[in-house]
Amino acid sequence: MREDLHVAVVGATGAVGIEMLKTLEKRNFPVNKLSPLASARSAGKTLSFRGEDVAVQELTRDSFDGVDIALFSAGGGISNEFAPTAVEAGAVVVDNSSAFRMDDSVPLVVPEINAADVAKHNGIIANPNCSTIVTVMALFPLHQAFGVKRIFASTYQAVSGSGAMGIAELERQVGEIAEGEPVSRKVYPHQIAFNVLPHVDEFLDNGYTKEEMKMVHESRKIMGLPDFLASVTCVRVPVYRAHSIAVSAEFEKPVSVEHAREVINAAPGIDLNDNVASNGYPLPLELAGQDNCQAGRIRVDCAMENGLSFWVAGDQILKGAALNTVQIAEEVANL
Ligand code: 25A
Ligand code: L14
Repeated sequence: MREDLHVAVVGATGAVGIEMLKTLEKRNFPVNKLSPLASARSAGKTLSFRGEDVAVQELTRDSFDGVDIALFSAGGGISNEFAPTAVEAGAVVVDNSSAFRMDDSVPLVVPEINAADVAKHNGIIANPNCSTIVTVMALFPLHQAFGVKRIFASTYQAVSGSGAMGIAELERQVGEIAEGEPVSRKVYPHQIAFNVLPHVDEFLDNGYTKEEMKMVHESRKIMGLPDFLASVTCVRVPVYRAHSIAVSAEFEKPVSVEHAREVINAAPGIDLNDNVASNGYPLPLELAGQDNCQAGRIRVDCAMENGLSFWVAGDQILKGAALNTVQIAEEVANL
């Protein structure tokens, strides 16, 4: 691995950015110099890295001089505006926004699945959508065993998927309700506390949301399966952290629960938690803060041929964003 890298984190003060710093530290990424970047709002704040205070700087066109690797998580608008500047300055960008994911010249990578695609980059590598990452962590090993054709799925997405502002919204509404005050809304179109919203990201002309269609297009690209089909309903739930997905998948080959469990057990980055006799199944509350995803409730689907239904969950800020991004950066450092 290359040593002594100058790493910039764009959106360092956000829900994902803060975990990027922690993950770089925890995995001993060879950071020689760290530049945490955010909006003018946060310039001058300090963040802790390896026990030292590092000052947040305002993101500008000149932020990338001498930067080797730039991790972006400040939204698609910022990525569109600044990722090309970072590449021109000589940095390799690993981008957590949706800005470049479906660009043919940009690899879209989950290292456990398609790490080799990193080598094809032209300056930018995209980190997939978080619900998609958690889903394919279970689906890809099952695909290798049985050959996936299509899935029907519903997501249960935590408020931290909307960043720090989403966490604040749930916290504030719970407080308002406890105090008997009127409920205020800033992030979501309806109250999220004690509710579920069948609405994540914008609606499209086909009636699905952008988030739902990311699962189709991004899964195809990551798994290298252009004919893969997915009909997904994305739902926001009043959970702080970790996304869960209920998946029914149809395969080419005959399936068995025993074989599916063996496959999940052997797959990297995902653990089997499937013991219904003792109420054992993946829970977002237990997965918050964990690197690995979990799959459980594996059963032969009773409504289709060669079908498996299962439940998969994972911390969408870690495996869905910060951890996966740092894993991609590790692949870049090893090129
Ligand atoms: O467009 P996308 O790809 O869909 O992504 C949108 C957002 O979703 C989050 C992340 O928000 C992202 O920006 N996100 C994406 N993937 C995620 C995942 N898998 C995910 N969240 C969870 N799981 P975030 O809040 O985590 O981080 C935002 C970061 O971007 C910085 N930023 C914003 N505008 C910027 C900018 N940096 C540079 N230039 C700009 N113009 C932002 O820094 C943060 O680091 P900041 O300094 O602006 O924000 C610090 C704090 O301020 C609060 N805040 C944010 N927006 C506002 C605000 N306060 C008041 N008004 C606002 N408009 C936040 O609470 C933040 O903590
Ligand atoms: O596409 O709101 O990376 O749970 C990640 C968080 C989309 C929305 C992305 C959420 C975003 C998602």
